[in-house]
Amino acid sequence: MNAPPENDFPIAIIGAGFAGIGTAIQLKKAGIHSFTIFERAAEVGGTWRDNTYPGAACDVPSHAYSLSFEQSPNWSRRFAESGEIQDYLLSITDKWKLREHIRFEEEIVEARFDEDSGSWTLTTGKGGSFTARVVVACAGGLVNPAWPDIKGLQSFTGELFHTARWNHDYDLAGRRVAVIGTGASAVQVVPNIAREVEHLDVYQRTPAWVVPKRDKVYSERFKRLLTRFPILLHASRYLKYWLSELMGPVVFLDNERLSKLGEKGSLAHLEAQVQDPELRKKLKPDFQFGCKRILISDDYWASFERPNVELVTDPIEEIKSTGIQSKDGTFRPVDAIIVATGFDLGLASAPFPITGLGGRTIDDAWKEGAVAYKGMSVSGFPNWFILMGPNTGPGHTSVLVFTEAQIAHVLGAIKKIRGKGLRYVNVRQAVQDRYNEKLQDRMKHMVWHTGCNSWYLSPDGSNHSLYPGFAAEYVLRARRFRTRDYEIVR
Ligand code: N01
Repeated sequence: MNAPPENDFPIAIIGAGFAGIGTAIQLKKAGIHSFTIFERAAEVGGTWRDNTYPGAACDVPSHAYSLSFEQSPNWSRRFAESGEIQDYLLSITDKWKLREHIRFEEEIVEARFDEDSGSWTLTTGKGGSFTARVVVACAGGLVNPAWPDIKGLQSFTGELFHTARWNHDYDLAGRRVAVIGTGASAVQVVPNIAREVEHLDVYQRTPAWVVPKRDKVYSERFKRLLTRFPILLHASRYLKYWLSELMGPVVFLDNERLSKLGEKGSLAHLEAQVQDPELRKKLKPDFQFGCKRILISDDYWASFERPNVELVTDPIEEIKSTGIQSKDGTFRPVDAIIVATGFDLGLASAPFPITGLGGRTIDDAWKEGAVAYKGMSVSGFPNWFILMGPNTGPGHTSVLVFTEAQIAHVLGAIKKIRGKGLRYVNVRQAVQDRYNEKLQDRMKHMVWHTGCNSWYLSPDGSNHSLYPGFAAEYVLRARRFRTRDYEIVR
């Protein structure tokens, strides 16, 4: 059967962050232009549009944290800051003329599959609807800010904001400020605002393992060299990637000897950064290395040696109109509270009602937790592919390695459905179940289940967020669309 005319094969991409933009570029490269990107915000960028707090940067080197098919020799430093990553995304969006495909400020609020036509009807928040033969969901997981459930939070009359919604109109200089949380966001914010505020209280519930960052500025000469000899840029990318894979088992395996290696390095860093033994004791984690996300910073721990920074380890009792009261009865007045308490993981439930074959909703399919075949396809939800879906997050390397394999898989599926004139492809339930049984079996050997509390785990203790293994292994399994794994309906 011949491929249908392009306009008869509309594709919807939900979200214009790294995954959505990468998918769109690869579609264009494959000569497929019949796609529309729905973006609920007014600009592309996702994480890098939203996280603009002082010090926001990626903790994966930029030569690896960028698309392999759109590499840039111009990164200013090893770990680019958020603004530079956002500029990169804007530049590739414009280079590939993606704006004409994007419907900004249009949020998808419902999706329903029609078996007869093999198409999805997407409803937007503005009340419009769009019919797509294939949907690529690129909405991301760490998107919606999580607010802590602390008594009296709303009664605070000073300035209050979340790291992912930074208030740039509020000048912190000379203010008394509190930061709640000590995760990946806080570790970047704290040293960067400590220099300008009058006083900073950092409320730590659980200390984190921190390792040196070893950031560096790239010289103009180095960038010119990468421009002239792109092979060097590829080499830098692969070197960084393979180094992270090599270190992977230290970060993700539940193996005391390997964990001790990581802990030793981190403790040496703590000793070098903090002289006060009492302070060191408070900052030292009591859980296995890698159980929570490992943080990288050259100045976070050292911030606590500053006379204007206090580490508060006593739990918060209550927030009052002018400050924070801890359980030991101490009240610390502040002008501003910055909440660095992370995100509501998008995988906890579907982002909006999604109804597949036989009227079954994805919430129903996921009532025991989010599962998908290779993180992308859910049985009963044909022609729907998720990027950065269940169990596709890495604890040790660039998430984009996973994303690119997923894009290749989706492209394979689209070519098959379109090229063979199929109505739909639906991953076989048995294939999906077998994949996830094996995955959860391996999960038992991972460090994430050794007793710490983290966003990696669902409230019932199961893990539907991270991939239990090497990225290379996932790529080899996931990048090809294997027809035999899917039920094919013509
Ligand atoms: O959030 P988190 P994040 N009272 O969930 C604490 C990515 N990211 O925004 O550990 C007091 O890690 C909570 O305490 P505890 C990256 O994948 C990447 O920092 O639960 N404290 C914890 O300390 C990362 O993993 C980059 O005991 C409360 C903190 O808030 C993910 O985003 C940069 C509390 C939340 O830490 C999330 O990082 C930034 C409460 N009620 C983010 N509730 C880079 O690439 C929570 N906490 C560098």
